[in-house]
Amino acid sequence: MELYLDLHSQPCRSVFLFARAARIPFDFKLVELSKGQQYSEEFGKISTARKVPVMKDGSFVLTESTAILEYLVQKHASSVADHWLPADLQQRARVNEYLSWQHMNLRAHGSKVFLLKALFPIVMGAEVPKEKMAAALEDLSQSLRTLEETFLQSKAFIVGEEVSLADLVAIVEIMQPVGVGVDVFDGRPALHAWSERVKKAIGEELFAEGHELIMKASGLTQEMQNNKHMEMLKPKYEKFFS
Ligand SMILES: N[C@@H](CCC(=O)N[C@@H](CS)C(=O)NCC(=O)O)C(=O)O
Repeated sequence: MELYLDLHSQPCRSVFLFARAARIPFDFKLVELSKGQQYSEEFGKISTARKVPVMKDGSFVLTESTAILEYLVQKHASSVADHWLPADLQQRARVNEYLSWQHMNLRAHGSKVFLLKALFPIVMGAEVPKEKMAAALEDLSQSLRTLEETFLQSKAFIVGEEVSLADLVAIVEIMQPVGVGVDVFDGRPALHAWSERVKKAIGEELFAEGHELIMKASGLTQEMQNNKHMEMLKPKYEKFFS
Protein backbone atom coordinates (compact mmCIF):
# COMPACT_ATOMS: atom_id res chain seq x y z
CA MET A 1 0.00 0.00 0.00
CA GLU A 2 1.27 3.48 -0.86
CA LEU A 3 0.38 6.70 0.96
CA TYR A 4 1.02 9.99 -0.84
CA LEU A 5 1.59 12.55 1.88
CA ASP A 6 3.03 15.87 2.95
CA LEU A 7 3.13 16.08 6.74
CA HIS A 8 2.55 19.84 6.67
CA SER A 9 -1.03 18.80 5.89
CA GLN A 10 -3.44 17.91 8.70
CA PRO A 11 -5.38 15.17 6.84
CA CYS A 12 -2.05 13.63 5.80
CA ARG A 13 -0.92 13.57 9.42
CA SER A 14 -4.10 11.79 10.53
CA VAL A 15 -3.58 9.04 7.95
CA PHE A 16 0.16 8.79 8.66
CA LEU A 17 -0.30 8.66 12.44
CA PHE A 18 -3.10 6.13 12.27
CA ALA A 19 -1.24 3.78 9.91
CA ARG A 20 1.86 3.97 12.08
CA ALA A 21 -0.02 3.64 15.40
CA ALA A 22 -1.97 0.65 14.09
CA ARG A 23 1.23 -0.87 12.61
CA ILE A 24 -0.18 -0.98 9.09
CA PRO A 25 2.75 -1.20 6.66
CA PHE A 26 2.92 1.37 3.85
CA ASP A 27 5.30 3.08 1.44
CA PHE A 28 5.59 6.79 2.21
CA LYS A 29 5.42 8.73 -1.07
CA LEU A 30 6.34 12.33 -0.43
CA VAL A 31 4.40 15.00 -2.36
CA GLU A 32 5.89 18.35 -1.37
CA LEU A 33 3.07 20.87 -1.63
CA SER A 34 5.39 23.84 -1.08
CA LYS A 35 7.28 22.76 -4.21
CA GLY A 36 4.05 22.32 -6.19
CA GLN A 37 4.62 18.57 -6.60
CA GLN A 38 0.84 18.01 -6.56
CA TYR A 39 0.88 19.54 -10.06
CA SER A 40 3.47 17.13 -11.43
CA GLU A 41 2.57 14.87 -14.33
CA GLU A 42 3.43 11.84 -12.20
CA PHE A 43 1.06 12.79 -9.34
CA GLY A 44 -1.68 13.73 -11.86
CA LYS A 45 -1.72 10.09 -12.94
CA ILE A 46 -2.47 9.06 -9.33
CA SER A 47 -5.06 11.72 -8.52
CA THR A 48 -6.73 14.28 -10.75
CA ALA A 49 -7.87 16.09 -7.57
CA ARG A 50 -4.16 16.95 -7.01
CA LYS A 51 -4.56 16.95 -3.25
CA VAL A 52 -3.02 14.84 -0.52
CA PRO A 53 -3.51 12.43 1.17
CA VAL A 54 -4.00 9.72 -1.43
CA MET A 55 -3.91 6.00 -0.77
CA LYS A 56 -3.06 3.44 -3.44
CA ASP A 57 -3.75 -0.15 -2.50
CA GLY A 58 -2.83 -2.25 -5.53
CA SER A 59 -4.73 -0.58 -8.35
CA PHE A 60 -7.32 0.93 -5.95
CA VAL A 61 -6.81 4.66 -5.44
CA LEU A 62 -8.64 6.51 -2.67
CA THR A 63 -8.67 10.20 -1.75
CA GLU A 64 -10.21 11.95 1.31
CA SER A 65 -8.52 11.31 4.63
CA THR A 66 -11.60 10.17 6.52
CA ALA A 67 -12.48 7.66 3.77
CA ILE A 68 -8.87 6.41 3.81
CA LEU A 69 -8.96 6.04 7.60
CA GLU A 70 -12.18 4.02 7.48
CA TYR A 71 -10.82 1.87 4.64
CA LEU A 72 -7.69 1.07 6.65
CA VAL A 73 -9.71 0.19 9.75
CA GLN A 74 -11.96 -2.13 7.77
CA LYS A 75 -9.19 -3.71 5.72
CA HIS A 76 -7.16 -4.45 8.85
CA ALA A 77 -10.13 -5.21 11.12
CA SER A 78 -8.50 -8.29 12.56
CA SER A 79 -5.52 -6.35 13.93
CA VAL A 80 -6.81 -2.79 14.47
CA ALA A 81 -8.09 -2.18 18.01
CA ASP A 82 -11.85 -1.63 18.12
CA HIS A 83 -11.61 1.71 19.93
CA TRP A 84 -10.34 3.52 16.79
CA LEU A 85 -13.71 3.03 15.05
CA PRO A 86 -15.94 1.05 17.41
CA ALA A 87 -18.12 -1.70 15.99
CA ASP A 88 -20.85 -0.64 18.42
CA LEU A 89 -23.54 1.16 16.37
CA GLN A 90 -23.91 4.20 18.58
CA GLN A 91 -20.23 4.64 19.38
CA ARG A 92 -19.35 4.46 15.67
CA ALA A 93 -22.07 7.00 15.00
CA ARG A 94 -20.39 9.33 17.55
CA VAL A 95 -17.10 9.06 15.65
CA ASN A 96 -18.87 9.80 12.37
CA GLU A 97 -20.77 12.66 13.97
CA TYR A 98 -17.45 14.35 14.78
CA LEU A 99 -15.90 13.52 11.40
CA SER A 100 -18.90 15.07 9.63
CA TRP A 101 -18.82 18.22 11.77
CA GLN A 102 -15.11 18.95 11.60
CA HIS A 103 -14.70 19.69 7.86
CA MET A 104 -16.53 23.00 7.91
CA ASN A 105 -15.69 23.91 11.48
CA LEU A 106 -12.44 23.06 13.28
CA ARG A 107 -10.68 22.17 10.00
CA ALA A 108 -11.90 25.24 8.14
CA HIS A 109 -11.21 27.61 11.03
CA GLY A 110 -7.84 26.19 12.08
CA SER A 111 -6.68 26.18 8.44
CA LYS A 112 -7.75 29.78 7.96
CA VAL A 113 -5.71 30.99 10.94
CA PHE A 114 -2.75 28.94 9.71
CA LEU A 115 -2.96 30.24 6.14
CA LEU A 116 -3.42 33.85 7.26
CA LYS A 117 -0.31 33.64 9.42
CA ALA A 118 1.86 31.51 7.11
CA LEU A 119 0.81 32.63 3.62
CA PHE A 120 -1.18 35.89 3.60
CA PRO A 121 1.91 38.16 3.72
CA ILE A 122 3.55 36.31 0.80
CA VAL A 123 0.45 36.15 -1.37
CA MET A 124 -0.96 39.59 -0.65
CA GLY A 125 2.34 41.40 -0.05
CA ALA A 126 0.98 42.95 3.17
CA GLU A 127 0.45 42.16 6.82
CA VAL A 128 -2.86 40.51 7.70
CA PRO A 129 -5.41 43.24 8.55
CA LYS A 130 -6.09 43.15 12.30
CA GLU A 131 -9.86 42.74 11.94
CA LYS A 132 -9.41 39.80 9.52
CA MET A 133 -7.14 37.99 11.95
CA ALA A 134 -9.46 38.78 14.88
CA ALA A 135 -12.46 37.35 12.99
CA ALA A 136 -10.52 34.18 12.07
CA LEU A 137 -9.39 33.70 15.67
CA GLU A 138 -12.95 34.19 16.90
CA ASP A 139 -14.22 31.50 14.48
CA LEU A 140 -11.47 29.18 15.71
CA SER A 141 -12.43 29.90 19.31
CA GLN A 142 -16.04 29.06 18.54
CA SER A 143 -15.01 25.70 17.02
CA LEU A 144 -12.76 24.90 19.99
CA ARG A 145 -15.66 25.73 22.33
CA THR A 146 -17.93 23.34 20.42
CA LEU A 147 -15.27 20.62 20.52
CA GLU A 148 -15.01 21.03 24.30
CA GLU A 149 -18.62 21.61 25.24
CA THR A 150 -20.50 19.51 22.68
CA PHE A 151 -18.16 16.71 21.71
CA LEU A 152 -15.88 16.20 24.71
CA GLN A 153 -18.03 17.36 27.62
CA SER A 154 -16.51 15.71 30.71
CA LYS A 155 -15.36 12.54 28.89
CA ALA A 156 -11.73 11.50 28.50
CA PHE A 157 -12.10 11.25 24.70
CA ILE A 158 -14.79 12.19 22.16
CA VAL A 159 -16.42 8.75 22.24
CA GLY A 160 -15.81 8.02 25.91
CA GLU A 161 -12.97 6.29 27.70
CA GLU A 162 -10.78 5.45 24.70
CA VAL A 163 -9.18 7.28 21.82
CA SER A 164 -10.85 7.06 18.40
CA LEU A 165 -10.39 8.40 14.86
CA ALA A 166 -12.42 11.44 15.99
CA ASP A 167 -9.75 12.50 18.52
CA LEU A 168 -6.98 11.85 16.00
CA VAL A 169 -8.64 13.98 13.32
CA ALA A 170 -9.29 16.71 15.89
CA ILE A 171 -5.76 16.91 17.28
CA VAL A 172 -4.05 17.18 13.87
CA GLU A 173 -6.27 20.16 13.02
CA ILE A 174 -5.56 21.82 16.37
CA MET A 175 -1.82 21.52 15.77
CA GLN A 176 -2.04 23.62 12.58
CA PRO A 177 -2.57 26.97 14.37
CA VAL A 178 -0.21 25.79 17.12
CA GLY A 179 2.48 25.44 14.42
CA VAL A 180 2.22 29.16 13.62
CA GLY A 181 2.40 30.19 17.27
CA VAL A 182 -1.27 30.40 18.28
CA ASP A 183 -1.69 29.12 21.84
CA VAL A 184 -5.05 27.42 21.40
CA PHE A 185 -4.79 25.88 24.89
CA ASP A 186 -4.50 29.22 26.69
CA GLY A 187 -7.48 29.39 29.08
CA ARG A 188 -8.63 25.91 28.05
CA PRO A 189 -7.18 23.48 30.64
CA ALA A 190 -9.69 20.73 29.84
CA LEU A 191 -8.80 20.84 26.14
CA HIS A 192 -5.12 20.81 27.02
CA ALA A 193 -5.58 17.77 29.29
CA TRP A 194 -7.49 16.01 26.47
CA SER A 195 -4.71 16.80 23.97
CA GLU A 196 -2.13 15.27 26.32
CA ARG A 197 -4.27 12.12 26.63
CA VAL A 198 -4.56 11.88 22.83
CA LYS A 199 -0.79 12.31 22.37
CA LYS A 200 -0.17 9.56 24.91
CA ALA A 201 -2.70 7.23 23.27
CA ILE A 202 -1.09 7.75 19.83
CA GLY A 203 2.40 7.53 21.31
CA GLU A 204 4.33 10.68 22.22
CA GLU A 205 7.33 9.87 20.05
CA LEU A 206 5.19 9.06 17.02
CA PHE A 207 3.09 12.18 17.61
CA ALA A 208 6.23 14.33 17.69
CA GLU A 209 7.55 12.67 14.51
CA GLY A 210 4.27 13.39 12.69
CA HIS A 211 4.30 17.02 13.82
CA GLU A 212 7.96 17.85 13.41
CA LEU A 213 7.44 19.73 10.14
CA ILE A 214 4.42 21.75 11.19
CA MET A 215 6.20 22.86 14.35
CA LYS A 216 8.73 24.49 12.01
CA ALA A 217 6.11 26.16 9.84
CA SER A 218 8.20 29.32 9.35
CA GLY A 219 10.39 27.21 7.01
CA LEU A 220 7.28 26.52 4.95
CA THR A 221 6.67 30.25 4.49
CA GLN A 222 10.16 30.62 3.04
CA GLU A 223 9.73 27.64 0.74
CA MET A 224 6.41 29.01 -0.54
CA GLN A 225 8.16 32.27 -1.36
CA ASN A 226 10.42 30.33 -3.75
CA ASN A 227 7.60 28.19 -5.18
CA LYS A 228 7.65 28.41 -8.96
CA HIS A 229 3.89 27.73 -8.92
CA MET A 230 3.19 30.77 -6.71
CA GLU A 231 1.87 32.85 -9.63
CA MET A 232 -0.54 30.04 -10.48
CA LEU A 233 -1.58 29.62 -6.83
CA LYS A 234 -2.02 33.34 -6.19
CA PRO A 235 -5.56 33.74 -7.60
CA LYS A 236 -6.76 30.75 -5.55
CA TYR A 237 -5.37 32.20 -2.31
CA GLU A 238 -6.42 35.77 -3.14
CA LYS A 239 -9.99 34.52 -3.48
CA PHE A 240 -9.68 32.62 -0.19
CA PHE A 241 -8.25 35.65 1.63
CA SER A 242 -10.67 38.25 0.21
N1 LIG B 1 -10.93 16.81 2.42
C1 LIG B 1 -9.60 16.38 2.02
C2 LIG B 1 -8.70 17.60 2.04
C3 LIG B 1 -7.47 17.40 1.19
C4 LIG B 1 -6.70 18.70 1.08
O1 LIG B 1 -7.29 19.80 1.04
N2 LIG B 1 -5.38 18.60 1.02
C5 LIG B 1 -4.56 19.78 0.90
C6 LIG B 1 -3.48 19.77 1.98
S1 LIG B 1 -4.20 19.93 3.58
C7 LIG B 1 -3.86 19.77 -0.45
O2 LIG B 1 -3.41 18.75 -0.91
N3 LIG B 1 -3.76 20.94 -1.08
C8 LIG B 1 -3.05 21.10 -2.31
C9 LIG B 1 -3.67 22.14 -3.19
O3 LIG B 1 -4.81 22.55 -2.92
O4 LIG B 1 -3.01 22.52 -4.14
C10 LIG B 1 -9.10 15.30 2.98
O5 LIG B 1 -9.58 15.24 4.12
O6 LIG B 1 -8.25 14.49 2.58
